[in-house]
Amino acid sequence: MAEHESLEFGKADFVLLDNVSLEEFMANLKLRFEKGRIYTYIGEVVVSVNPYRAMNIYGRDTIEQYKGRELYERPPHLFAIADAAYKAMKRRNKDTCIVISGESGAGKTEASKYIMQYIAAITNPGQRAEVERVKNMLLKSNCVLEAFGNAKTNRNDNSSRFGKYMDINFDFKGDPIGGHINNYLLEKSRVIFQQEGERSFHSFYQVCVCGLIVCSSINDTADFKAVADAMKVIGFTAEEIQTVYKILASILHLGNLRFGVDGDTTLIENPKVVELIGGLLATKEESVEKALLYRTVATGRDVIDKQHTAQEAGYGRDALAKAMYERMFCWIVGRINDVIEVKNYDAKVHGKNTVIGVLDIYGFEIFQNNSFEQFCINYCNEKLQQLFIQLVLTQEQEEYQREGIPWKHIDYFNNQVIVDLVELQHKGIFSVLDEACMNVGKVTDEVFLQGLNSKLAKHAHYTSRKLSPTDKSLEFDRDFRVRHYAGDVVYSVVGFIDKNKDTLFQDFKRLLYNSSNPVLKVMWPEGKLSITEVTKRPLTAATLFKNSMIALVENLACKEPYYVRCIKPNEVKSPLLFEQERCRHQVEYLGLLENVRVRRAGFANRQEYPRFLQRYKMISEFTWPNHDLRSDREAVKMLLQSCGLEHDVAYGKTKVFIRTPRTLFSLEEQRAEMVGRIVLFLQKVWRGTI
Ligand code: AOV
Ligand code: MG
Repeated sequence: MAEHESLEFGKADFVLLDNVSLEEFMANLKLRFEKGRIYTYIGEVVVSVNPYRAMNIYGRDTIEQYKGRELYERPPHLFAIADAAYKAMKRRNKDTCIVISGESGAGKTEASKYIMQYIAAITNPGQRAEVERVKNMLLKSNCVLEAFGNAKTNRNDNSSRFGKYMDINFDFKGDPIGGHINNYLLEKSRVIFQQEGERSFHSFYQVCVCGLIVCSSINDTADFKAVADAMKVIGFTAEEIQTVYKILASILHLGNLRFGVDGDTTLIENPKVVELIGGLLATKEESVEKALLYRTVATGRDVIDKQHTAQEAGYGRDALAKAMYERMFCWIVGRINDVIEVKNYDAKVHGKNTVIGVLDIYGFEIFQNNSFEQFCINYCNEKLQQLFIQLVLTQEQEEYQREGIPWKHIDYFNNQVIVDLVELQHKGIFSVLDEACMNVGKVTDEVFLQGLNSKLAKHAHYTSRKLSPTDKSLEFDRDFRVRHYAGDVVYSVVGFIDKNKDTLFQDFKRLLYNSSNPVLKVMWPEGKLSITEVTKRPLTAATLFKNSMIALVENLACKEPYYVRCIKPNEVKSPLLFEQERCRHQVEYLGLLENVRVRRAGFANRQEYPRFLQRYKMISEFTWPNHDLRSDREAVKMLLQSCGLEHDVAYGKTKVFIRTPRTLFSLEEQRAEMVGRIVLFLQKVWRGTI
């Protein structure tokens, strides 16, 4: 018996459970985790439990075992899903995507890296130099992006603080010829503030390897070298790499700046720091000082320099530090994209190039203090859950109904109501926030909270201290709570307005644009605008994020999706502990049981009758070379009866539904055999031996 069929390790596919109940689901998940079997299927969905230890299942030999195999031929693995997505793309010319979801620390980023390694390993058998180059770039880019976009949080020592969607483009042979990375909202506030026990982005500790804030699981010195090497390989010039270090250093120095007052004058208490920053940014010390202490304002026709208060100056300094980091990050992504973009590919000559997209975002998270960033991150997770519901639970059931297949509806919690709560025009939280930001009078976080309370008082998924004064989880007046699909999160409104407006004084943009360092200068093109040319109302952070999420979901929805659902077994990063309650909670909110139910009652494959016949008509005398039955539907029935497969199918109005992949496999085998025979026959005819 193949290992994956042995009961000692539990059921390799939850669809095979004797009873689909939460108890049995959990017992199987736990048994498999304890036996070191971290992957289990629900049909074509992989459920993964973070092992929190090095597993010997990602090597070359394992890759070989999965290459070109069908899903059910081998034990469940990420490689099998990657292979399925790859095969679908290659055989059917389909764009596919692999969506990896799960809460913070569940193993998404690790999974995305293994998937990319697998795809790199199985492609380019011809060892073409250009393809090897592209593969190398795609793999190396991970290391760089993690250094600048990941950080230690209280949930995960290597937590992604940005969302990442990577397209890999393939030529007609199925070899990678390029790619493109989309990055989503970096949590830049981390540059100036971290909760207790957390760190800023890895890159800062890598440049000051003195290692003041060491983390036992992170080796900053070794990582520094790896990142520098990766940047070189990708093609960053020495000047570019130097500039990156200079920006990091100047951000660190900015953090040391102190402002004071002397009478009416705001001043910098430690001007030596300004000198250092000026040197690093290749700008005049006086210009740095001026940009920190004054802002240019246009009043009617006049343009004047207005002095900041010490508080405003502090705000400006922080905004500058955050913006410099974010710009640099986006610039790095852009440089990587320049290098990996598809070049010299003519679709007219080579055929359409197809895509596999890999999505690895920041997972759902709840911290001690949750702010605007957590709100955006958790909204992003709601959107992805909604996509999963749409594609896996809703559309599937709707199709059965449409096709007239007998079907008992399976109920599930639809989180659309929470997505609406956040993003609906005029009524959603983002709209209320944007409105509060546009107030001409007082623009404060409290005004925003009042807006929420008056618009959303009756919403089942929203409450606040004002609306539920006796609720103990709402400790402060500034708190509001959202009942997310994955749990309740209390957010503090403090900082929402500022973070949403995301103002950076034009003076800073001009300062950086005027730098004599050309690498820094290109990061700040809008610095060339004078104060009178600047658009007054740029889109807010919330609106930009919402638009990018809607575009992301649209992009994913037009591809054939493959899912990896990651589960975090415990809060203490232990390889041994399977915390029953935590896991049960995740299984529930991920909708995994409903997924099993739909899948079990459902069908693995469906094809329209004419298409089905076109592919398999040679395996039955009733349909080869053509049938004379009343309809294609009748013909498909005869075909399936004649090869004894009718017990595993259902006939819809326009499509035939095949329950298990084995049946499809059997059809494919019979087809291959018949095609072989036909070819042989034709060869004989050709040679005149018949
Ligand atoms: P995440 O991406 O889902 O969280 P990661 O992929 O960073 O989580 O995983 C967290 C940690 O768990 C890793 O640093 C590893 O130590 C361990 N881990 C995860 N998967 C594996 C595996 N397959 N084998 C061994 N160890 C693993 V976040 O980015 O915070 O949402 O935002
Ligand atoms: Mg991650």
